[in-house]
Formats: sequence, structure tokens, C-alpha cells
Amino acid sequence: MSAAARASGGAAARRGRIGLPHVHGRELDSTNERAKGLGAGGAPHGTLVTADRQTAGRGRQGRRWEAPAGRALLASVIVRPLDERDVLLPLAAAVAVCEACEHAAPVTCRIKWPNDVWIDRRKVAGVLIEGRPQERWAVVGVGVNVTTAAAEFPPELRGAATSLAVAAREPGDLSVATLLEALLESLSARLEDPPERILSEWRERDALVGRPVDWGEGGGIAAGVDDQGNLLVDAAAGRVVLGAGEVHLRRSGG
Ligand code: BT5
Repeated sequence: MSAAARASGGAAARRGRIGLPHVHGRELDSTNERAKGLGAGGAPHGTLVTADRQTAGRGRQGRRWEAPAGRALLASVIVRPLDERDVLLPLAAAVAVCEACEHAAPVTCRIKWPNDVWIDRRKVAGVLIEGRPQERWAVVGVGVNVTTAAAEFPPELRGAATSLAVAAREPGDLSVATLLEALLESLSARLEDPPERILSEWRERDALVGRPVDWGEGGGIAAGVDDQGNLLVDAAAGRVVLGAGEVHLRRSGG
């Protein structure tokens, strides 16, 4: 048993380095879609799909992910077999993305539950996890704005999105390839982490805790995450536990 497996209480040792095999397309519909196809065909843990450009990049709940060609990291990784640790996979992925961004550029990342990555309250990266839990595999899809210029974001995203190059101001030798290397490194490590470590790393980066938030049916003060990664919100009627869905920071304050 590996040291990591022992540290996680004896969970099955699996994983190891991710990134091979690596399928790269100059233009794909969606790296998640391609990775899901490979996953359904039995592709191994760690299989990586990347693209310079996506014609149908996806966010959650049918939303779109927009990225100009060659300026963003667009990557999907197959994780299998899923086990009990993976209830925290969305949080582990977000922590890994933060670490990779901070390794590649002089920025500080925060996480908006469950796994949007923010720099200075603007979204620099998103994570979309899809898969077949009943077959015990999933695809972790990551989109990071790397060298996108502010003017290259669609007008409706300009106030809400940023890139590493914009946020860092001194991009140096920042590139999609550098960030990919950093992400493979950090994701490999975080996939082996015991739950307590994922939770503590995530909580240190929590962008919402203590702040007023709204969701579909109400509002309250964000109170962190529980040990399963659910968002806790203190509302007028008491504490609410949110397992899924959308939460928005109430920008007006109160
Ligand atoms: C996400 O969804 O944030 C998950 C995004 C995952 C994208 C990756 S790219 C590689 C892989 N293959 C895919 O097809 N997808 C994954 P969500 O939380 O639903 O956020 C989507 C919303 O973010 C959109 O409705 C826009 O408001 C905003 N958005 C779109 N493109 C953006 C960008 N480049 N930067 C910042 N915000 C963006």
C-alpha cells in the first residue's frame, strides 16, 4: 500500500501520475465530451484530453464555456475507479486548479463553492465534473483563462472574468503548456489526499465564508462547508445545507 493510501485510512491505492495517454485536438467540440467517450470505452485513470479550441465548450447546467483559441487551458482527465474519497472530488479539483495557477503566475486564488476559481472576485477558471458513478469513473474538466486579454472576453463576461495574464500584470513566461504541467502535478497530488487535507485546503480558500449569499430560494450568510463538501448557509430560519445548485455572492452587501 502506498504512503498516500495509508494516510487516507487504507483506501485502495490507485492513481499515481496523470496525463497519459494524452489526446490533443486543435479543435474539439468539448474535451469533456471526448474524455467521456474514452472513459466509456475503458480508457485508464489519468487519461488526458486537451484542445486549443472547443466548438461546444460546456459549463454546468447547459451553460457555455467560452475561450479564444490557444489562450486557455482546456483539459479533461479521467478518474477511475471512484471511491469513497471522491465525494470531495469537486473540491479537490478546485484546490488543484488554485495551486496550479499560483505556481504558474504571481496570483492568489480563492474558491467560490463548489469549484469556481476566482482572482480578485473574478472568475479565472471553472470545473465541470461528469461521468458514470455507477461504473465508478468520472471526467474532471478544467477551463482556465491563461493568456486571454480583457478585450477578448465576450462583452457580458468582461466584468466577471479574468485571466492569469490580466491578473498577474507581469505574465512573464506564462503559457498554456506551463499551466498544464502544473495542473497535472497538483491534480495528481490532490487526488491522493485524505479528505481532511482536501477540506482544510479548500476552507483556506473559501471566497464566500462570512459573506451574504443568495440562492434560488433564499439568502443568508455563508458558513463554510461540511465534511461532505455541502455549503452551509445561516439563514433567518436557521442553518441550511446546500448540496448542489447555484449560490451568488450578494454584491450589494446586506
Ligand atoms: C463552469 O461552469 O465553470 C465549468 C467550466 C468547465 C469548462 C471546461 S473547459 C474543458 C472542459 N470541457 C468542457 O466542455 N468543459 C470543461 P459554470 O459554473 O456553469 O459556469 C459557466 C458560466 O461561466 C457561463 O455561463 C459564463 O457566465 C461564465 N463563463 C463562460 N466562459 C467563461 C470564461 N472563459 N471565463 C470566465 N467565465 C466564463
